[in-house]
Amino acid sequence: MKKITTLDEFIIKSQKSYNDATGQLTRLLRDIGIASKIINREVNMAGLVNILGVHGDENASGDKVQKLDIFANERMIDCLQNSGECAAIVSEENKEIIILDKVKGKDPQYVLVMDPLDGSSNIDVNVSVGTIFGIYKRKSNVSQDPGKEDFLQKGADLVASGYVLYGTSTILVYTTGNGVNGFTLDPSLGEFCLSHPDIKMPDRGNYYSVNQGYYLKFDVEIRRFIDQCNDDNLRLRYIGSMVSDLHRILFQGGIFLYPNTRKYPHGKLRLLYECNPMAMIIEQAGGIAITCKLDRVLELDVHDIHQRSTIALGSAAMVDDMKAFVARYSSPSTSF
Ligand code: AHM
Ligand code: MG
Repeated sequence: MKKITTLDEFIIKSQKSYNDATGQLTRLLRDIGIASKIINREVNMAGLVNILGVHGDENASGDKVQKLDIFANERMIDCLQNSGECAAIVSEENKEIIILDKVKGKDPQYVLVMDPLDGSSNIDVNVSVGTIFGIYKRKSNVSQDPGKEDFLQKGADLVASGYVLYGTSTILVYTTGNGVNGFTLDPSLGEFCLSHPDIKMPDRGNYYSVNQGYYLKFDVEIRRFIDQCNDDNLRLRYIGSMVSDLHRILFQGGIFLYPNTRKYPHGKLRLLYECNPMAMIIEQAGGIAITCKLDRVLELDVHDIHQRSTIALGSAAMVDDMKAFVARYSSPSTSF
């Protein structure tokens, strides 16, 4: 029988290659794995137990309905609060930084950014959603309260990042800056098992992923690039859940775009807990992640915890193609 490596075993083994590791990051990653299993259980049960729907609705028993993204947010916060390995959290669901209570005997050195359940438009219709997370070493002294400075760090400073895709199977993909590995949840064992070691994405692929319904709202250079994708007979796939769309691209190659539109002049996706963690994964797998103005996402300054950014990421050769289109068609000398 082939040996199974669980997520916990893998994380612990990886820690041993860092001589100065304290074990805190290991335990934090393990806690994220535990929270993901709880969220997975609820995502799977959502239709049965009637927790789909709008926060504040009443379910059949007259109980207040808790929307799934709120549930996911609370479970992740609870798990990290109980273990004491994380000092503070920035979540898409909370306007302000969540400072976790200190647990006796622990001096947490890390902070977490997360979108607890990304792809909210998919939640109520039983389509795949995901959790995105990123971990930073805090800047503030462990004896002080954590603050904004701990979060206003560039993506390049991320210590780890990852996502969980609640799809036909549930898979957790993460990196600590030394390659990307994927773990599929075996429901019979209740364990994430290493299923996709050392993921490297193809240099090109057959897919492009963008909300083409906004075509007329995109800048001309992006429209030209999309036209080229069409001319090249690339297949358009857009689930509307970034984790699902990028998961396909990670394995099969392609490019994902969320450019600026009139409604979202700076892009829709959030830099801190959507763009940066996914950009780190893609770069670690050999891809490229840039903005629609061609800046490397991981080098962007972060001045607001809920800041938005445009994004284009995926297979290196395809992002390079996009760069060439943007450089060519956004040139001031070109008239349309
Ligand atoms: P959310 O965090 O509110 O779910 O929004 C993020 C999601 C991404 O997963 C997805 O790529 C995008 O929003 C879809 O937006 P749109 O419906 O504008 O295409
Ligand atoms: Mg989101």
